[in-house]
Amino acid sequence: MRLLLSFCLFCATHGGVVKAAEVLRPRGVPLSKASFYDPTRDFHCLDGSGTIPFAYVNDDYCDCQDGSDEPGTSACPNGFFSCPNPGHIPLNIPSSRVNDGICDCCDASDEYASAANCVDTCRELGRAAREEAAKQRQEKMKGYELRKSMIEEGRKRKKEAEVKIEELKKKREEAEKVRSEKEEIKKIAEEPEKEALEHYNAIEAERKAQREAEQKAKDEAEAREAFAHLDNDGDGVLTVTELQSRQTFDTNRDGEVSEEEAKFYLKQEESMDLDTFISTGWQMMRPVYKYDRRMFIPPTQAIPSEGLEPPPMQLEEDTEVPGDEDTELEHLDPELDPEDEDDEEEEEEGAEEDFDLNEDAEDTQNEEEEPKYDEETQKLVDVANAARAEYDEADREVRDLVRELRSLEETQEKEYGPEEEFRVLEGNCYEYTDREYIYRLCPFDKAIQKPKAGHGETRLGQWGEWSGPETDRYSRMMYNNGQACWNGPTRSADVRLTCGTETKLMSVTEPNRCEYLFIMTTPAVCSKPEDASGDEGFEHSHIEL
Ligand code: MAN
Repeated sequence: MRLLLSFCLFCATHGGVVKAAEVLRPRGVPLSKASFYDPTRDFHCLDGSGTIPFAYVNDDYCDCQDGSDEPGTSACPNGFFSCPNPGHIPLNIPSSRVNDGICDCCDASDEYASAANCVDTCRELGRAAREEAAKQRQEKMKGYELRKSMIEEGRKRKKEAEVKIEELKKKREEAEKVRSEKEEIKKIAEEPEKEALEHYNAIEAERKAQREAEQKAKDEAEAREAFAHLDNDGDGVLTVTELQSRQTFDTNRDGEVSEEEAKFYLKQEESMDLDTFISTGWQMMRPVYKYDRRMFIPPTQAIPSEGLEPPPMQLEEDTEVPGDEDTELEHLDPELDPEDEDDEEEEEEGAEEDFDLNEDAEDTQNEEEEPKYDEETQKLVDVANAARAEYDEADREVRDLVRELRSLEETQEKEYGPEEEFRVLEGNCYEYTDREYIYRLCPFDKAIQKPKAGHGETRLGQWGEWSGPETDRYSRMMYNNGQACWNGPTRSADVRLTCGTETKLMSVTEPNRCEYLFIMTTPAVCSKPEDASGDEGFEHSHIEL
């Protein structure tokens, strides 16, 4: 049943004075809806759910489904009460809070019929809020001014880069010209060099063939001489018995040359003729034969055996000797190898003459010391080398310029914001440290994570693109394709930009595994602050009668 209460519809709860600009309206109605509450007409529920006599507004009985007939009482569960809050900002609260004993409005208007004893604090709160708003506005203004200088600097750098690109292109052209010239000079120098080298190589090949032939002849003569020496009976064939007569072939050093030992050198045959000896046999016998010959010391010059160690002996590759491996070389000790007295004279000569195990090594050394080319050829090679060096230098110059140009052009292709305001951030890096990691963001380059303790860093992403919503594209940057997450996707970093007087990382979190969220302030996104009204609270004040 409707209770016709003596609530005044328009109550002057604050004792204000009616002014022309102030609008009379029922309690709890916001200024914006004042026109719907005309005391001279029936009230239409704002949701169209019904029409009631105006006297039913704020009669503490809920008539409209949206609660719009009871803005000043708690009768409707879904209504709203608007605190006028003169001196501060009006506030809408659920109408259920009206007269509930708790002060919600700073002007105490929600507790007009309760024992809460609320005090109007709107003026102080309003002042503090306005001061805070003014401070923020100032910060924003400062950010906006900084943004302007970032724009200016960004544009300047863009221009400079354009100029530099043009310069580099010119330099590259010149360097390419120089390189072509150097290439031509190189070709000209290489022509006679090539001819000379071909000539030189042909002569050298001839010389080599000659040297080889001489060496072969020398080897053969050596073989013949050894053969004659070993062929005791001079019948032109080496036999087992003949080899057995030479301690040289006593491989296991048991004091005699066994048949097996002798046959080893005869390639398991009974005998060996001169031709076979020259082609293969000598090769096998040569190391032991030469070693023994070299170490032979005529009895007159013999020195005490102590301290006379056999020199290290090199067996030619693939030369195997029969018998116990461990004693293989022991027989080479000259003391244990008494020679035939008959042979002594010959061997003495041999020792003095040409049996030098190091002769091959010395030959090679001599060869290396010889000037490589004849003077004429060397001159041509030197000229060509100098031309090649100059060409290489010119080529390096071109490649360096190309590289520099490419990197500058890549930079120019990046999007640094609608007014180049973000360009100045390129080349800088910003860090944020949490409990575990140091995060580093290098705008337009990469995002990185480093453990505070320990080494190594994890790439969270490479510069990708601007990813803000269509209306605010430059409020968000994406860095993609970071290091793969274990059992997951590649890492990525989402950088949200908000206005601040400093470019600074404010926080980094990992809301999903391997997806990082960076919050960064920068003046680059500070827009011009709106004109301050300063006294919104007063503007919207109203007087309730
Ligand atoms: C590292 C860090 C973490 C990440 C895990 C995923 O520990 O990069 O941020 O969550 O790897 O395995």
